[in-house]
Amino acid sequence: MGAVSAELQSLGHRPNFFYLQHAMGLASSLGLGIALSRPELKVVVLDGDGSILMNLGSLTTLARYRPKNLLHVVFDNESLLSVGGCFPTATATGSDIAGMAAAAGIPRTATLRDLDAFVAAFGAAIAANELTTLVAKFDAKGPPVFLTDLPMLENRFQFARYLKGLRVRG
Ligand SMILES: Cc1ncc(C[n+]2csc(CCOP(=O)(O)OP(=O)(O)O)c2C)c(N)n1
Ligand SMILES: [Mg+2]
Repeated sequence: MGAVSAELQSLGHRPNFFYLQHAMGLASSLGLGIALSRPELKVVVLDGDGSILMNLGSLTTLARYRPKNLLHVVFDNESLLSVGGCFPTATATGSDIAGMAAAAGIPRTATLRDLDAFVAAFGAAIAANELTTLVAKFDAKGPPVFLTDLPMLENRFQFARYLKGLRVRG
């Protein structure tokens, strides 16, 4: 959602991208539902620190159902960047999302502090085929505004059609 969604879309939209606008905190819950209902697919959730901090119980639910096909990435800039200005989150004062994910029972967790480490950990998580939460620490910097040109309903129908299409072909 927010900055993460806009930055992903700016790299080039694909029909298998769903941008969770407005429903802050629920990306991991949505990803869990897709991962459980479509075990043949690899589901990658791109989350934010402020977002997962609003829905920490989701970590325990992920751990309970433990889908092997779910990779949960938290971009932790220690702030609510999307709403502008500097709004530090609890990770700015020491809360450890990877630690909480591990304590919840998620089998693979890590905090990555540079790009090379993140790229390596991401590749390893995809290959591992095990529920993973990766926390990527990065600076709270972004463009002055976060705009997308894909209406939410269009994205919602396109994404659903894409998933159904995969089922028909698969
Ligand atoms: C339930 C809810 N509360 C508040 C908002 C407003 N809001 C949109 S993005 C955002 C900050 C998200 O923070 P984070 O997940 O850390 O992502 P970042 O912007 O730092 O990339 C907020 C508060 C929202 N969309 N939904
Ligand atoms: Mg943030």
